[in-house]
Amino acid sequence: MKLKIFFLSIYFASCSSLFKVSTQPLPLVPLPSEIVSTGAGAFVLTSATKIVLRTNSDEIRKTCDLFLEVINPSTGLNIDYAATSSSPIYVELSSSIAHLEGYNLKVTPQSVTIQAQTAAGVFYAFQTLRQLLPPEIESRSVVAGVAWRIPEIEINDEPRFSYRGLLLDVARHFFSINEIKRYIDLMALHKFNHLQLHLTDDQGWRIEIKRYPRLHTVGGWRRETLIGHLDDLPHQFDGVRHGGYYTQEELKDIVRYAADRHITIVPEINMPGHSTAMLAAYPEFSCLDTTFTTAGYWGILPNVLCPREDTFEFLENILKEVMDIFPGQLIHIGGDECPREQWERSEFCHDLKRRLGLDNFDQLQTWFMRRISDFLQSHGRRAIGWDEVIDGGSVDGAVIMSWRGEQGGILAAQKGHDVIMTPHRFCYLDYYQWHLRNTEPLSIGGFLPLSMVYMYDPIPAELTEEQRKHVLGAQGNLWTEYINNFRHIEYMAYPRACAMAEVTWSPAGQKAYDQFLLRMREYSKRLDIMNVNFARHFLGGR
Ligand code: TNX
Repeated sequence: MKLKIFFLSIYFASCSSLFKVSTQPLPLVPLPSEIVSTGAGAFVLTSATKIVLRTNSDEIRKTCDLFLEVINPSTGLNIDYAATSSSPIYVELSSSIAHLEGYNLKVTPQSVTIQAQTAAGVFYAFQTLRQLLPPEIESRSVVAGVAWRIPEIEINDEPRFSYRGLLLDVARHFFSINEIKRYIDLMALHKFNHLQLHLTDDQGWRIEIKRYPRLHTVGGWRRETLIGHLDDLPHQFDGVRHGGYYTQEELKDIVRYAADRHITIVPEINMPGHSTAMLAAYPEFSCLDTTFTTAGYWGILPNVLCPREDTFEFLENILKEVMDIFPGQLIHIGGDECPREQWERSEFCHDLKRRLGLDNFDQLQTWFMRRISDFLQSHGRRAIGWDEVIDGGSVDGAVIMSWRGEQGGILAAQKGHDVIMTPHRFCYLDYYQWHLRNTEPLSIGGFLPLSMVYMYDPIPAELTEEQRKHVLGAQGNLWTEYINNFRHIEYMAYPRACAMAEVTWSPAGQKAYDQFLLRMREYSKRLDIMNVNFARHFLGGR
């Protein structure tokens, strides 16, 4: 009993002194892995404050520049660099920080010290520092009368997972380069490090491929778009041409912009299904002797690529250009929802299946994905596929993205694949987030409240210690069938992306939804000043 009281009192002492300053919890999202100590003092930004670099790495300097771009417009203090300062923010590389993305941040009334092993660690320390400053720091113009205090604190932080992702579907609806940058900015603040760009689907092809220009000139556009829900009959269309694409230069700019913020872009070229836009441009790669039009409605369309040699040559030429634009290791090759009818009606496919000694078309799809995955591997890259790709066997070396549930990821990890968890019940940011559907903007369906995202644990209980190591992380997916403007993107993504950030960054043992909500209440002032159109249900009332 005595021991129990002892531990309880330590627990309460740590809650009150470490996690809170006065009675307010620190509005940090995602929660850092360890708050070592706090004090009553504060470091105050003044015109004497300078960044003192204790390294000459250009990458670190760039990372510091980005921090200055946040704090100078609002404070008007014109803080920059100096060799010494009476009010220093020290930035140093240190091999004593164990984790590649980890950092130590120490704030005393006299100085701020950031230590990390890499520029990514420094970047994350700055995001924390930013969140420790008053929310007005996010203003894009000078705010008078604010004391730019950073509370005295020491934080030791590192991520739980190496893959912390969000997906943005730019195929169903086109979003501008500036909107993608805004999505990246918000991701960076929450320490995400991968953005999957869903660049191709039945309804649009968004990436310029120089060798096959019809992909974007034809596949980049659709004649009209469905009004209302797919289930509402009869279908009505808006009669408005919709589309757009990104040039290779624009995409390279996005890659650089994201890289500066320590985010890797994972491009997705979906195959062999979800390929109507591709086939509208080049119908010769289907199994049918017909033409196609870029779809203006949603769902699982029957159109698929035919697994002929010329199709593989076409895909490989596309992927070569994709690899030139996107230097990251991971290339997503889709593989979801590939109906079999057109293959079943094709003599060529039956013959191919026989020649390969395959039992069924699931195996044919796996064979298809394996060929593309091998091609990417021979170029030093790694394929990611949606979990269907292993329905007919393994795809050696590929990462499996588990979306239909957790089972695909469990099976994949058991077979020795690396996996990224994104089960739709916990990770689909296009689902309704509030139970009163008729007060919400039209959505695809489903129900994913903030609490459910927060509660999700990417490590399935079924896995052994060894298999767990295959879980690289998790991702929140924002599909845009029913989202055609960026304010709506923000509404669906936030605050649920904040919960996803915490799922992927913070230690599982420190999860507490009520504490998260308390932090979010305070933290939402920052989102407001950033003019993020977040859903306000968690604040109580709308
Ligand atoms: C399933 S997730 C899809 C997408 C849709 C999404 C809508 C996945 C691999 N395929 O094509 O946009 O559901 O929630």
